[in-house]
Amino acid sequence: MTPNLTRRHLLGLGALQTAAALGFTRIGLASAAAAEPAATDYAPAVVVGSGYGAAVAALRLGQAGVRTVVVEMGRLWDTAGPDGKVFPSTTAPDQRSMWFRNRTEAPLASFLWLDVVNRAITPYPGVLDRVNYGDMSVYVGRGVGGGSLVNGGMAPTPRRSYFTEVLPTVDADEMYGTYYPRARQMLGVNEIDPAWFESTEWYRFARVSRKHAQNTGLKTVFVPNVYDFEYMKREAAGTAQKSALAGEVIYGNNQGKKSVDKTYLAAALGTGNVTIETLQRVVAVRREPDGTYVLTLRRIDLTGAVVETRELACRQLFLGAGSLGTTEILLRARETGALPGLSPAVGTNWGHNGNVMTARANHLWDTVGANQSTMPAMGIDDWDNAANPVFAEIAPLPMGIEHWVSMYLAITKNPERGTFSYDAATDSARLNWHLSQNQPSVAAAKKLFDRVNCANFTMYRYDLFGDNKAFADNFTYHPLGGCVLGQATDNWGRAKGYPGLYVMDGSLVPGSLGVNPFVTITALAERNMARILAEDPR
Ligand code: FAE
Repeated sequence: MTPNLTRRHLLGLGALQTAAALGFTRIGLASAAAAEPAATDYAPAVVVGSGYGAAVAALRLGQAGVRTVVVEMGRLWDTAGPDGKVFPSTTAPDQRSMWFRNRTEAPLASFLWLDVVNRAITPYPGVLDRVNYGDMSVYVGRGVGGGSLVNGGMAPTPRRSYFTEVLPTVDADEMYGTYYPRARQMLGVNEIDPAWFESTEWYRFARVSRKHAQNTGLKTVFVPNVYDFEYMKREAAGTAQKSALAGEVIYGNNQGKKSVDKTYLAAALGTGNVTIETLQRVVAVRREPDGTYVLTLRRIDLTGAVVETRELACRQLFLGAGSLGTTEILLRARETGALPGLSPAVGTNWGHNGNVMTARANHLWDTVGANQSTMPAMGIDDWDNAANPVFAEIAPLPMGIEHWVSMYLAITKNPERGTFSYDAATDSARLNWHLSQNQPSVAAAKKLFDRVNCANFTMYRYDLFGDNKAFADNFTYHPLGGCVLGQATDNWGRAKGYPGLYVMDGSLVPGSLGVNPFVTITALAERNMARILAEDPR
């Protein structure tokens, strides 16, 4: 199902394109007429960030007639570089790939122990960031659209029983009856055509992994995605420009993917009430005696130099800077005394959704194919195994050569949680997470894949994740928590003690969901916005 492209939505898309072409850092409907919206130092509502939670807030505020400014630290990704493309591919990364780095830091460290994956690049506000906190690194998207620009598009809905276990105070009937369907429709979630999946060379890698799962007695399921599978079929047929079939994913997709700049944010701009400001990072927030929130923003240019520091005031402040960004903003505000009454729960209950990656070496006759789609479409679903619940996405490894590798991103039920502390010296949040806290995830993934290897007479690959490791236990794609619903906020994301201050993103989810998280983050934001707009004074 694709989101309805209303006239307003198309106007919003037009504004994004014109703003990008003209290099504007402020985007609104005026951009569609080739004029940059005027700078403002006050808006009734401000949304920080432009990922899933933020995009929902922006659209629903705009539709309610509330003049809203969205502030995003990354850039707008809508203009082609010298190669004619907006984003680089995973196999030929350049400055656009990563957030101010001299060298890319891809999840895969090496191949056959060779340092062939990462490249030297020029520092630039690239689209993927890896935030390194000692024993745990977190991948996040940077730019208008946040994580939706760089992710694998997998759009599953969690098992209802597990959702209820994780968020017991949320009405599951409402979520599964109203807000999940609304989120899926708006995001453009669709399913792969099973007949095409069975026949195309591009998913041979997934079929081989399915065969090995079946040999082990494990169940596999198709996983929905926001990449347009009909478009992908045309890529395969040679009638459309290749994106998922050209190795594009973690550094952005030039075609096919419905990132939220194309869905929610375009619709938000189309209301005429929403403006997006880019390359501006929120570095502080305080509250005036009259209840107004005042943000300090630092604007950078494309070299990273700070070109302006300014203040932006609002009556209602919606934080959608992601689990890391929102938690840092609130933790800093509490610890520096700017918002001293924030809950002690801010900065707690963080988890990585039990992420661990692993890879297996196949027999020579089990070829996975030189051609692989970057969009996963299938997973091994062993979540109902109470002794060892694992949902393992069958991940592609598109290298353009036959490599006989089956790769997986396992989502496990890891009870460990991290906390953040404020480091005054660097004015930043530090994640307290020890490598040993990943042991439950590694043990669960190992238990599952030991069975798969045993049933298929195969073994692990040790050459991909550095340090001869079979399990990548030092990074995550799914940061969750830090400002958990019902703990740091009330049951609808209102920050405790501060009327008009709201949390909208993955920081609301206490560390685990059992599946990839963005559909849930979107649906929760839809639910919370419906309540806030109905009840709260503006
Ligand atoms: P998020 O999308 O992270 O957006 C936060 C935004 O806030 C970003 O644009 C930041 O640049 C911006 N920001 C942060 N701090 C500031 C500040 N101080 N001032 C201004 N702006 C700021 O938040 N999930 C799935 O469900 N399926 C997948 O297939 C999947 N694959 C993934 C693959 C990769 C490589 C990565 C990195 C993630 C993947 N995820 C996937 C995770 C998913 O993208 C993530 O859960 C959501 O993007 C989180 O949404 P939020 O709204 O919490």
